[in-house]
Amino acid sequence: MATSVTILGARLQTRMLHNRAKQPSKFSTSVDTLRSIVGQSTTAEEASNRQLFARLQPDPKTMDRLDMLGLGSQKRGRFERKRWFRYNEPEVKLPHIAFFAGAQKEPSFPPESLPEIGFVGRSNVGKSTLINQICGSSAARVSDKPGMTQQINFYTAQSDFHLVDMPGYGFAFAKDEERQAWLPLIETFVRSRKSLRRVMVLLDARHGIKVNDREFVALLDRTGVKYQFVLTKCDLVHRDDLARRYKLVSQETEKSRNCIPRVMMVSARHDAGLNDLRKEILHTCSLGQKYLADHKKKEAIAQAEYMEQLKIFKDTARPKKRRQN
Ligand SMILES: Nc1nc2c(ncn2[C@@H]2O[C@H](COP(=O)(O)OP(=O)(O)OP(=O)(O)O)[C@@H](O)[C@H]2O)c(=O)[nH]1
Ligand SMILES: [Mg+2]
Repeated sequence: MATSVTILGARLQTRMLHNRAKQPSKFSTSVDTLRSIVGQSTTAEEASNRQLFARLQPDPKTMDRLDMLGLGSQKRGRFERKRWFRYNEPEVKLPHIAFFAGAQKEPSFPPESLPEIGFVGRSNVGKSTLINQICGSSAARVSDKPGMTQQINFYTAQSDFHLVDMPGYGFAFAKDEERQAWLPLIETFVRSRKSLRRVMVLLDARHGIKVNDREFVALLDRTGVKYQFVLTKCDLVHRDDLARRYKLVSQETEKSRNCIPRVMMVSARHDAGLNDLRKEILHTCSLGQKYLADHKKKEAIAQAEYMEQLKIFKDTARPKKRRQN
């Protein structure tokens, strides 16, 4: 008797739960709202996007380059051999930077005395960290919390050029007006500065180009300023996925005449890919002669050494054992 009552009770409870699940909850949000809050596609669309992304074939040349520079993470299990080693790149040295001006309004912009390189991107994408890392400095403030940089900060590099750290746009879970607060200031800056040689648009390598990035890039296209994509935090992405992301973003560069077709990949944490960015900055500011005079020779020697080591490594590497079924 007691057991039948318990079974009946359990069935009733399951039915009630089932009915409750069928009723629309007052807290349920539509997919669109969720998308606008999180700033990314969800449910079915997301799943299909992920599947499409995984089906993309990484380019072997890109994979070689990632191996060479030590970009992208690679899980190494107990039985997996280390398949790559890093190229011993001669370091390109940028001068130390020092903070020299901060602006929350146009009248506070400093005079346009030197060539400028701007760093923009979503909040927390790693702008300030990257500026510090490429110059071996700690002048720019970094934080885990999005929205740390609250004004346009100008850093001077030994009176040769300026690096400009901009506030981040569009972090998730912020109110719309907060999200867009810095855009007018950044737009004014980008429109008015004749000395602005290039804008580095930083993209988190895990996420690629988001809606806010597209909006911002459209703004840059309207102003006619040259910009270049930089994939950041590459240490957090698996090497195959990084090569896929690189392919997708490279395709995006073809859409605009103002976009530089070379996509940069960096990891401030692993100090990888930074030399390429340093060189790009120096060439853009016409400082190649001053800073890179004997670099090409050193680079050629280092690359030849790397290729030799790689050949020996490949010749001596044990072929992978195939499982016998
Ligand atoms: N794993 C990893 N983390 C990074 C890298 N670069 C930056 N971070 C981390 O990302 C967080 C945000 O870095 P910030 O440099 O403050 O980012 P930001 O874009 O300047 O942020 P806002 O000023 O808020 O717009 C910090 O916790 C950094 O340590 C990277 O290359 N790899
Ligand atoms: Mg910052």
